[in-house]
Amino acid sequence: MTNKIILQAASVATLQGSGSYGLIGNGIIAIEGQTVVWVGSASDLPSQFRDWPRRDYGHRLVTPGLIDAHTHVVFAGNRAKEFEMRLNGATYEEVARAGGGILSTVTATRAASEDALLADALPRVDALIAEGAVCIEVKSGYGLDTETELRMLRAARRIAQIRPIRVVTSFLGAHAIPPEYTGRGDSYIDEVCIPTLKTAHAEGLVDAVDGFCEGIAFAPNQIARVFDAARDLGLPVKLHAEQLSNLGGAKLAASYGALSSDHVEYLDQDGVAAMADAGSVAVLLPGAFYTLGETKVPPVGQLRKHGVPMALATDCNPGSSPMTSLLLTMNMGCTLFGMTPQEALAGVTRHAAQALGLPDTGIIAPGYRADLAVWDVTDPAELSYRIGFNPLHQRIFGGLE
Ligand code: DI6
Ligand code: FE
Repeated sequence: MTNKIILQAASVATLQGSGSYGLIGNGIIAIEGQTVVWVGSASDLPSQFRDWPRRDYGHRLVTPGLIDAHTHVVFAGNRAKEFEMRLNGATYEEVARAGGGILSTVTATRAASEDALLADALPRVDALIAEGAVCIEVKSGYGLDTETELRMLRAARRIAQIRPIRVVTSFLGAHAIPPEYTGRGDSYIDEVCIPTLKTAHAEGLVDAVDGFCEGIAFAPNQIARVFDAARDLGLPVKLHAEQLSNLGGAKLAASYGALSSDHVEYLDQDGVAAMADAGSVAVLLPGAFYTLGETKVPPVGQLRKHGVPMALATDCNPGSSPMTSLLLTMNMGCTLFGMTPQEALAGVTRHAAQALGLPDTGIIAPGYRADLAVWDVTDPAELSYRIGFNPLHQRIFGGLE
């Protein structure tokens, strides 16, 4: 027999409908098995649900469970030493000569077993779960050879087997040029990146294809070749675009119907319009903006004006965003980027689900998964307002046991 239960709370933020919390006072959520079957005000509860077992959450607020739509949580080692060197005045070259930078993570990741990668990722995943995360995206991209890229993706898949969380993977072979291909980015794309994508896809390890389009990474024409391969395999694409400069990456991604373009600090009007036409989500990553000491903020006003949905994510990675808090991400989205607390909450629920192409989570509505977070707050703005405080009371993943 499927489990039936009624949850009751002072307020439920359904996130139904864009631009609003979808707040319901004295709210009821009816759950059957893993699915929400009814949500509304207690006074409107249909008679068929009235004798279901009930759990009363009192004064609390229920929201959709949180979704982190952009992470690199699978990697080995960390870059604290490099962080310290830089703050002691070391130059970029000195850091690089001491083995720092993204390639130091590649070296550590290549040397790590699948079990070790999983074990290293779990504390980061647990930190996200502790704040109500029910779904995370996880990228490859620190292997940059076939074997290690596959190992990263297998470790990512295993997270969902040993933790109650949904994992969506992205193949990020086009993240950086590995040392053995220095100066030969085109050869890396043809000889390693695309063949590895095909192998990983055949193993069922890839949900979407990502790339890093930037002067220090890959040019638009190289990304286009990877996206052509993704299209041939029937895989959706997304892109790290316009983070440090404007190469027209978001427009390119939009021409492939991208799920999202991420970072987008340097996005221009043309890019915003292209994203709006394609229905791409802008995934904003204030943790990287903060860590790198950037000053150019993403064009939030333009995105709003053109109706481009904005998601917020941690970008959890060892270099530019060693952050494992979606609540802090929400706060930063507001304080650093000028988003409203409503936009911040939509950014880690409704719009994050859209950025991952997930049609069954991210809002509280009949037919959606019962992925919920119960908070010890009365006003949803508190979730963005506080810094370093976790008011999570309970996380509900696919219904109650
Ligand atoms: N953008 C970033 O900021 C990171 N990757 C990316 O595509 C940097 C990753 C790292 O430094 O390890
Ligand atoms: Fe990233």
